[in-house]
Amino acid sequence: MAISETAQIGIIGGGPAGLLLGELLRKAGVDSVVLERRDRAYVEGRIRAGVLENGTVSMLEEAGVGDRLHREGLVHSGTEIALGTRRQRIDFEGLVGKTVTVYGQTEVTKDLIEARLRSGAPLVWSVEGVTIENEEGEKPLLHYVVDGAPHQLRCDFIAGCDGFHGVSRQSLPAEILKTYERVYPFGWLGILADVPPCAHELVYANHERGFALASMRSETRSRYYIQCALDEKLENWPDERVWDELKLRLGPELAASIVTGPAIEKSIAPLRSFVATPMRYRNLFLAGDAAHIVPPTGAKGLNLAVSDIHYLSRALSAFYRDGSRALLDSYSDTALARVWKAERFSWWMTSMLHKFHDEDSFEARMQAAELQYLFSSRAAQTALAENYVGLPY
Ligand code: RFL
Ligand code: PHB
Repeated sequence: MAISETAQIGIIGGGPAGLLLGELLRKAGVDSVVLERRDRAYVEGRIRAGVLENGTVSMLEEAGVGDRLHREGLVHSGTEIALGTRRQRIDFEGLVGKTVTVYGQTEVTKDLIEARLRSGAPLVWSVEGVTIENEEGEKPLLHYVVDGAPHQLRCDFIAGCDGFHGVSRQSLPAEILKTYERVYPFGWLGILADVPPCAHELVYANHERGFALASMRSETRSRYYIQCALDEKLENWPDERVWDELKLRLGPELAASIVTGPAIEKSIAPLRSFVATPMRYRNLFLAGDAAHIVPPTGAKGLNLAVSDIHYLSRALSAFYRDGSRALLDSYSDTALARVWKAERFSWWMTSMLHKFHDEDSFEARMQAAELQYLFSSRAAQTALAENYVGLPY
């Protein structure tokens, strides 16, 4: 016999989307159970995003996890785009009056987990075999296994926050689900090291050897990426080779300020654009990477997960406050309108900054013209800044 439980909301996935939704609902007096496939150490150890939009910071404040973020996060009022030896600063504050905050997704996740555990609200680790029953006109039912024991959770709504490889999106009938995808012909090799960053702000570099990004997590921890072949093997990239390549691609001036050190993490990630529609089916709502993926060049993945949760948390709170279904009914369209704009920006940044083509092709000339235009036009820089700091909700 399965152990039976109930909750207003069943949340599949304890990444930033699921955990943030849980906190916002708790503050609105709505109860939820979060089911996470991995254990706590694994979830807290994942190295991922680093840049938070203004709106993301506000949402984390609203969830009650803004304190450490404000103490330790680095506020950046611009970024740099480099082409060979030329560097152009994009002045977010001057152009659009906004900033971004550099604070790792790893830290956001730790803060959200701590808040949830402190509140005593249920967060179940190492959950296996989640399946979804989502019949028309019935309350959905989640089946899952913990420590070998079968469980059932009956809820009013399910939030599918289980990332790109989760079960939620796959539970939509094939005739309902429509997906759009672009897979890029390269990946990013990332390195994390306890060395001071080479610049005060992030530097995105287009170089003839391929894209490079100088990022950071703090004044003493750096995060760098280089474009690499999709079939590249990590064992072919000892730390020294990564540092040498970064110095070449970031140019002599930055190379002189790069402090090298042993990698504390090194990984290769493929680049993909992906959107699944609709983001709602009956009583199941998709949010975050479960519904869409962006290539990391625009720093939008985590921020999009948070904007979905902005819409979904308000829709669910309104339903429990006054019985209104209007925001639930418009959730998919509202969320997707913002998703597509972030997809466009991430695709554009990726197209402008990576090496795709033969130097002498039409496409390479278009890319060079795009960069020249960006460097010479305040309007073009404003468009980049407006998107990078985050479009309004
Ligand atoms: P997550 O973080 O993948 O969390 C989903 C959670 O669901 C769990 N899960 C399941 N749980 C129960 N049952 C199942 N069947 C389950 N299947 C999966 C998983 O274990 C996991 O805990 O998705 P979420 O919450 O939507 O958050 C999305 C973000 O994680 C993602 O968009 C960003 O990390 C993307 N991203 C970046 N985003 C930014 O905004 N700025 C950046 O600078 C940035 N850089 C990056 C990135 C992602 C990267 N990688 C490796 C994917 C850099 C990298 C390298
Ligand atoms: C990161 O620091 O991990 C990072 C920053 C900016 C990006 C992507 C990743 O565009």
